[in-house]
Amino acid sequence: MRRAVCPGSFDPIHNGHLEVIARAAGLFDEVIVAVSTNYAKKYRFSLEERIDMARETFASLRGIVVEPVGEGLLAEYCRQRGVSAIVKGLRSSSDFDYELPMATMNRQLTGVETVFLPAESHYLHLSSTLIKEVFTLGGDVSDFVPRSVLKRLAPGEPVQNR
Ligand code: COD
Repeated sequence: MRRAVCPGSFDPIHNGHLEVIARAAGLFDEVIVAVSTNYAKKYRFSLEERIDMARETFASLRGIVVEPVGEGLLAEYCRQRGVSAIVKGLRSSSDFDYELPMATMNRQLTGVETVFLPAESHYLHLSSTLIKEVFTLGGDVSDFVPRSVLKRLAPGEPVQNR
């Protein structure tokens, strides 16, 4: 079985993430959406909430599982799970500059490869940080996040998108 991992903070998961993960699912038998915890980072959503939002989002899709990943090395997590590739979406050359050394290091550590997928043009501008800022300042983010996220960002308000 060809297994890949799509790692991220997913604070929260958004449509740019979804699109890359769905494409990864078309390339591999199983994709693990690995929700990371970096204790130095301040998250808007707890680990449990970030996992729940991702699980709800992918509930109807076969071959995609959502799991927490601890603070240790991602390459080691991949080795233990029999993961052959890490899949990352690239939005820009700065994403590439940031990701390339990690990809090389991960391959040298445990042999795990990294596959880069170019971000879909509609979603090039999306990041969890920007979505949280737009929402906090009163903007409409319903085109950018799945329903599972929208209902947690704005509890009590009717949710009409997908
Ligand atoms: N379109 C497409 N893809 C996107 C978009 C978008 N609009 N936005 C984000 N992405 C992709 C990127 O590939 C990104 O890597 C991934 O989604 C996750 O994004 P975030 O913002 O949720 O996650 P980050 O940036 O906080 O990254 C967390 C990781 C866990 C991926 C990162 O910290 C990591 O790789 N850690 C490993 C720890 C480790 O082993 N360190 C040693 C390295 S050698």
